[in-house]
Amino acid sequence: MDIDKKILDDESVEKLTALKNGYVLEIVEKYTKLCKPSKVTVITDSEEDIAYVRRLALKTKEESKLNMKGHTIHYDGYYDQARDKAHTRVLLPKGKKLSKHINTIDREEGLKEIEEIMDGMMDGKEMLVRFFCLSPLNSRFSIPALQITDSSYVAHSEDLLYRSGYGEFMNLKGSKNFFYFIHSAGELDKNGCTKNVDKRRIYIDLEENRVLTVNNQYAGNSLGLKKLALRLAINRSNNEDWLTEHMFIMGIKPEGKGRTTYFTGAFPSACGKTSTAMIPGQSIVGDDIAYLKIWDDGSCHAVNIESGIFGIITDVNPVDDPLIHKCLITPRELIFSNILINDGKPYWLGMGCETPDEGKNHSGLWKRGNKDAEGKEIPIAHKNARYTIRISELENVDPKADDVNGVQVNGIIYGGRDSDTNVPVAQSLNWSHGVFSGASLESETTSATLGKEGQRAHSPMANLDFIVVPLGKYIENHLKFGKSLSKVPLIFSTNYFLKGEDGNYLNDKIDKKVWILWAEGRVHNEYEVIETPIGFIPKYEDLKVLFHSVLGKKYTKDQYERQFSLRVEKLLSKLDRIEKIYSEEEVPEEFMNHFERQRRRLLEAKEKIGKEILSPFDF
Ligand code: OXD
Ligand code: MN
Repeated sequence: MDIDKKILDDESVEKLTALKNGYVLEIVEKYTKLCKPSKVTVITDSEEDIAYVRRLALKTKEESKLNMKGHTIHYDGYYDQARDKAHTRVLLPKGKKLSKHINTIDREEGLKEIEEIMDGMMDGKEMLVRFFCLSPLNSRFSIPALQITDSSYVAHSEDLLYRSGYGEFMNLKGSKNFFYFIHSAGELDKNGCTKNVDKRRIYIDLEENRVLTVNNQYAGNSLGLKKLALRLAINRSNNEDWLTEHMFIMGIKPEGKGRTTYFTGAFPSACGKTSTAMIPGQSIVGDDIAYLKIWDDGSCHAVNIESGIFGIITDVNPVDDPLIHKCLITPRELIFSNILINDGKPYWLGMGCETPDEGKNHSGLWKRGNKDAEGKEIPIAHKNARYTIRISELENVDPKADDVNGVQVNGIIYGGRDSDTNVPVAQSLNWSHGVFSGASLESETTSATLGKEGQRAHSPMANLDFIVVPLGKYIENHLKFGKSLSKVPLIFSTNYFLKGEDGNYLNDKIDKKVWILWAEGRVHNEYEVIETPIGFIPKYEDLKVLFHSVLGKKYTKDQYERQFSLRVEKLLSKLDRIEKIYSEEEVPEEFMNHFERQRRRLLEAKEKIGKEILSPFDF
């Protein structure tokens, strides 16, 4: 390789050449020349190499040790606390069209812009070259992924969140069939945070299966294997016959029945995805990203492509999230980000105890009452602050979490943050209707993305931020997927955030346990249902028994009626909003027909029953 030995030493060259993959060499050489780091270090799967990354994160001060053994804290800059949708763009070759809901930039123009920013960007820094595998190793799902970064925090986080894949690159035998990611945090300020966030760019190049991302550290922007690989995999799966989804995978285990039924669930960020996968008494396979494939026996199998959790820490407390909370207060390898540290101890929002009045947080040295440049009071920690742990650290990890065959999925849930329209749980009429309900998902925006919170936004399958193919193609792929299955999972929708007229939530957080156990029972034909215009809803008697046996709670007819009434006007307005979006896209007719059918069913029921709000007892 044409790189000075002072930059890339013999040991690193040996590790690279051992892969016998000219394409890997080409990539390392190209970005070394462009970014001009002072040193390039190649990391294999060995304990020694991985320990080097861990130490480097402390040496570069991207992480600092806390009192508890294995715990560290990392800060992203004050304006780099969430995913930056505005500067995340798909590079679009001339003549190609995606959707007006997908942010794009002309490929040549985008490459020119970002390569100019990248020129000399790693000056004085160490560039790390790491190899990972999305999915369990050596599986039908595996996609090798090469990460090049100047951030030891990024490289360390990925070690907790993904499976090491140097061996997987060996198995490639020279093939170019991998994803690659080039990241630079850019110039850092005195706190070790990215300085030039105005030049933050995240450019997705589908032609080359690569993503270039610069001037950021927040993991949703910086870590190649997380939301960047999600986009590349959506492109790949949509050109093949499988699905890449923003989904948890969990095992649901009804008490006394001796069975585990696997479900996947798509929820927009910060809308209860991790907490559903962590419901007490169940098991977790993954909490964020799943690949779904058609198995030889006609069933649907899914894997967690990750091996860790980059979870929101706000409201993690001993009552609401006992298992995660326990992990956060005991020794293990763990990275906190963007929370308050006082005297070597971590504090965050909603942790369920008193918090100190000063310390260090995402704003630097902090005192209660401090205001930011916009005059807004700075809370003790950012609402989107996070923890990063290995999933194997959790007591409820499912025994099949690393299974090369994944798990067989029998139920799929789509959930949004919707205060005024959808009922808490409903089963779709069939696969096609389920695709329709998933594709109609709306949710209020949260702190996981930059910008205003609480705005109602449409997000098909909770995936809109990551879809890089025409929306119609994405929908069509889902419809086709279901048709190719002989054991078709049931599809459910949930809404944990429904409010009553007084503006209060109609359910407690823990009620979601009843909804998922009811859905699991439906897979086994255990409950009868009420057919309504929007799908099948539970019967009061079944929920009453479940609330009592699962939560020890009394569930009244009045509660049921308020939660499961169909708010016809709201449902019709939602249909209009979503239909408008899809009428501007090229979407299969089968899908578009659902709008008219659902509208007709609602109007007929309204006419027949003679009310605006239809009680479940009316059906
Ligand atoms: C996440 C997200 O961090 O979706 O998982 O933003
Ligand atoms: Mn996510």
